[in-house]
Amino acid sequence: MKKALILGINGQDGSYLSEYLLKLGYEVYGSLRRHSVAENQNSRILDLDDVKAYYCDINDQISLFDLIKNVQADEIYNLAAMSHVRISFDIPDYTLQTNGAAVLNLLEAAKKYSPHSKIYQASSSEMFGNSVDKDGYQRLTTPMIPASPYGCAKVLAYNLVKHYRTAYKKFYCNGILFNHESPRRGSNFVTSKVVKTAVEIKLGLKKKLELGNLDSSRDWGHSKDYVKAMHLIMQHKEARDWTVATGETRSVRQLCELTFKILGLNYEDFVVQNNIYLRPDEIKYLKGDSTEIREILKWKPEYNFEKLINEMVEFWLSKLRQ
Ligand code: G4F
Repeated sequence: MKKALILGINGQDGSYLSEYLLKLGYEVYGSLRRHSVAENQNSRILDLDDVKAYYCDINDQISLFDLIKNVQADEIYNLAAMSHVRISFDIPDYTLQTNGAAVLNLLEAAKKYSPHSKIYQASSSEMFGNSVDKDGYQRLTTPMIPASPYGCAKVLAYNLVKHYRTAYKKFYCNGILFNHESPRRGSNFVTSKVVKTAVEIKLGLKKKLELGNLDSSRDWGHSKDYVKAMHLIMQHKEARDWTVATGETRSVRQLCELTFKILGLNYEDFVVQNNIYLRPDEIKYLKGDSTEIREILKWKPEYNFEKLINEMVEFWLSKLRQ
């Protein structure tokens, strides 16, 4: 039985990845960060009795080194991060530490105490900033010019992983994932915020939806598809980096249009801009080229944008109707 260790197991991706690996017959271990609301600590993995979860913070060398040493995982997935880009402008130091420097702790811990472990690092399309290739896509060779503390930290971690792979001949990989969403997405990310609030408006619980930039565009996929890509990346014969994306892009405005339309409403009647949601710097456009992972690893997403948003609308309707 293969052992997987998922750092950040209670996140959206950590929970879907746990389910997927358990189904494949893995023994799944995970790290949980202490949360002041005890119920929120493991809320996304409550149904997964077989997961072995331990308190550990990637910033805390003692707990991290112990966990790496004790589990002796075949595959380590580092999904632990401060994942909100706008909030990274408010807490840049913490973000740099958690999303960047702490990855060094992980690489050192694995090198010293679990040398056979493969490592997957959750890298992000946020690392590209506003770089776009001439054909309108971002890919591995696109220059990384991050536009947020979050993006800067992820570039540091990305380079550390590459460096350890080369210097110490390790199976350490980066998956550069474009935005990926689901009903489990935190409600302060734009897809969840739009869908949840539109449903609240439909049910008469709210009157308007306040957003920041409506004109930025993102390449939005489904988390369930993206965790399968993470696993495939770890099974390939050689360690390398990959981009994972749908290859389609839509603006926040188009997201609003579709969501309200599904609910029989016109977004223009309810959406207003509030400058507090604008960012000091902003990525205008993301569209990923995932040709390599599709052709070499045969990865194929099951969800398109419409199916994703419909699933999220169904989820919030059934949750808020109760
Ligand atoms: O949903 P978002 O907050 O996601 P963002 O910033 O693109 O980051 C996500 O994707 C990254 C991959 O590229 C991940 F690395 C990261 O961890 C995270 O998962 O915002 C999407 C867009 C932005 O352009 C933002 O300015 O929506 C715009 N937006 C407009 N109004 C808003 C809002 N975003 C949020 N969160 N809240 C708003 O009210």
